[in-house]
Formats: sequence, structure tokens, C-alpha cells
Amino acid sequence: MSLPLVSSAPRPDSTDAFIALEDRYGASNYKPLDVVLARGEGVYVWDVEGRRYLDCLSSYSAVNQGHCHPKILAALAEQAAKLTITSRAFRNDQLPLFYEELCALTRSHKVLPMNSGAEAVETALKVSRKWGYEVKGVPDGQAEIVVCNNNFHGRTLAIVGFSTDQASRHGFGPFAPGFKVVPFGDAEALEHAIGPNTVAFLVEPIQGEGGVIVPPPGYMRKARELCTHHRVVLILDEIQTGLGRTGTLLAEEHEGIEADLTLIGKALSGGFYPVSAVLSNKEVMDVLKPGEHGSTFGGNPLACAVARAAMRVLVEEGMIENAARMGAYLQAGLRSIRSNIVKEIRGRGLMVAVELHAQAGGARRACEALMRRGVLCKETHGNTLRIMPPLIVTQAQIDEALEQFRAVLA
Ligand code: IF1
Repeated sequence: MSLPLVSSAPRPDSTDAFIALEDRYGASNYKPLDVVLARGEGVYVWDVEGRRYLDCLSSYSAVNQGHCHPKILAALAEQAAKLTITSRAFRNDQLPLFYEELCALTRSHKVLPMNSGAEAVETALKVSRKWGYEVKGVPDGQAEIVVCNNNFHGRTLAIVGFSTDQASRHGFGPFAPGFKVVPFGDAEALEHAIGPNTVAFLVEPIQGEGGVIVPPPGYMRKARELCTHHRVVLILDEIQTGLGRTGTLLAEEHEGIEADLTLIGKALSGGFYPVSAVLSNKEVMDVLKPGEHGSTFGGNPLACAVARAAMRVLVEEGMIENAARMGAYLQAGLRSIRSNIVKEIRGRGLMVAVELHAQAGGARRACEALMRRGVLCKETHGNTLRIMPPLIVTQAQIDEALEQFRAVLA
């Protein structure tokens, strides 16, 4: 059998031809920059015309370790030739090692492996509701989960149901009940929102899609205290902030706290494969019994082997420390740019945003100008430019990027 011939036209070979083909057949749920990438290595990517770019997005932190890291690639290739998936109907020889190494790295007690970030979030919501009913004693069907204004936790129905972003939720209802929204960074509002039926508080330590919003100092510590005091599961969504991005393994470390459930994804695979996980202390995770939750691909040996290598290089190659050092250097460099269109520079480690004044013509235009100068960034919320290079970035490469930022922002 052969594929039906869909077109007699030559296969695409130029940027325009690839874009035309993609736009013809693909759903239009994205508006990407018009650059067609074909290869990546470390902090650099190349387009189909052979032009090189410094990647200052890192696929939203999925490639913290840099593109096509050779050690993760080797682990992927080796495992792919041996055994890729068993399903959880049977055990495999990678999963226990993945668990052990991940728990040692994050000082966790229990792990539940999934694939996408949204699945990890859904898992945490399910687990904390069940914990609420079985351990806290919340009446059946009454569990409440507190979330933050301006949140981003993924695209599933439950998650977009408590989004406050119209584009994410409009037209997708009806939504699951049981969520209460409070302003991000406001501990008093959180305290008021917590009632006898509150089972969990779900929050990003730094809001990513929200615009790299760093909460006021002490907020996470106060949230931790409130959750402990009122017996509420503190769920930290570290899918974007975790695994070194902010200069520490987890962003919770900046305030010296520990979540009850921690969600990681993205860089857990170094960008090779969708791998996410819910990390938990024993009490919360132990409410799940066989048959109550799962995933065909979650915890498969290929995913586990890739994640083990991705964690190992993150630590062994000093990427977390580098993120702290280079993040400070990048932020200082950005602050030294004299510009009348820059309103604010903010961030932590290599999770950085440049907020432009409303009359600057928009962050999208800045991203397009940067693209023409060989630097790839992504705008968010119209006037915010996100800068998040892989954690292996060197000082010289940051200088290279700063030269282009200076040219576009000054
Ligand atoms: C897209 C943004 C980033 C996340 C946090 C869970 C998830 C994400 C804190 C879900 C995902 C994504 C999804 C991606 C773009 C990207 C993004 F621009 F939307 F906001 F990173 F900043 N929690 N973030 O940031 O993880 O299910 O996607 O694996 O195109 O929607 P997922």
C-alpha cells in the first residue's frame, strides 16, 4: 500500500512553501513567527534556509539543557533500540530508577508519571480532591480548589475552566465547578478564600504566560503557612519554573518552602519527549488506589530513560548554577540598555521578561525585528517580551543576544 498522492507540486524547500503547506492543512490555533526551523544544537537553531538563530525561548523551558543534548540523545537512542513501552499493565526496568533518582533530586516521597504538563495538573487536582474527601473529611462533591487570577496551567477543559484569560476559555464551556479564583500575590485574599471545604491551592511560583510575574517577597512562604494551618494541599506548578530555570532546581527554594504536590514537565525530558510528573509527600499521593488514575504512555521506559539522562546532565553539567549566574548577567545587561520603549525588566534566573510601554508598537513587532537579527523570542500579552535561553548559555552568547536587544530596544 502507498500513500495517496496528495499533490504533484514539488516538496517544499523554502520558508514560504513550508508555511503555505502548514497553513493549508493545519488548524489555525497558533500564530508562530514565520521562521521554519530544521535543526538545533545547544543554544542555536537553524532554519530551512540555513540561517542560524540564538534560541531565547527554549520551547518555553522544554530545552533547558539545550537542543539535542548529546547525552540525552544517546540515552534516547539506546533505550529506543531496547524497549519503548510496556504499558503499566507490566513493570519495566527504567521506571524504578527514574523514581529513585527523581525523588533523590527533589527530596520527594512519591512520584506519579504522566506526559504533558496539563496531565500533571489534572492529576494533582484529582489527587487533592480525593485527599480532601478521604483524609480531610470534606463532604462528597463539595471540594473547593483555589487558583490564581492570570494563571496558566494548560489547555484541558478543567484547566481552561478556571483560567481568567478570555482567549483560553471563551466558547469552551460548560466548565467543571469547584474552583475559586484569587488575585495572584495577595496572601490576604488567599486566606479569605480558604473555607472548610478547601482542599488545595494551585499556583505558579512565578507566573509564566501571565507575563513572568514574580510575586511579592514572602508570598509563597505565607501561602505555605496558610495551607499548613488550614490543611490545604499546596500544589506548585513548576512545569515552567522548575528544573533550573530560575537559578534553583525548583523555584520554591527561593522562599525556602516545600509544596505538598509539585508539578514538573517540559525540561524533565530535555525536550526529547513529553514527560511530566507529580511529586508528592506520602500522605497526599497514597489516596490513589489501583485503577483510579493512569496513562498509556506515562512512565514508559523510553520516557524514563530520557528523563533520567535529562536530570543527570542538568545537575552534572552545572546548568542550574549557570542559570543563576547568566540570569543575573542577562538582567543587568538588559537594564543597561538605554531605551524609551522599555517600561520594566523583571524575572528570576533565566526566566526574564522585558515589558514595553504600550505605545512601543507591541512585543510581537520587537520579536519580528529580533528574528531578522538572529534572535528568537516570544511575546506574551501584547507588550511583554519573554527571554529564556537554554540554561547552558554562555556569557559570550548573552553578549551576542544583548547586542541585538540593544539594537531593537534602544
Ligand atoms: C502552548 C504559554 C508557556 C505551563 C505551566 C502547565 C502547562 C504550561 C506553568 C501545560 C504550559 C505552555 C503551553 C504552550 C505554551 C507554553 C507557555 F505561553 F502558554 F504560557 F510556557 F509560557 N503549567 N505552557 O507554562 O503544559 O500541557 O503544554 O505540556 O503552546 O500552549 P503542557
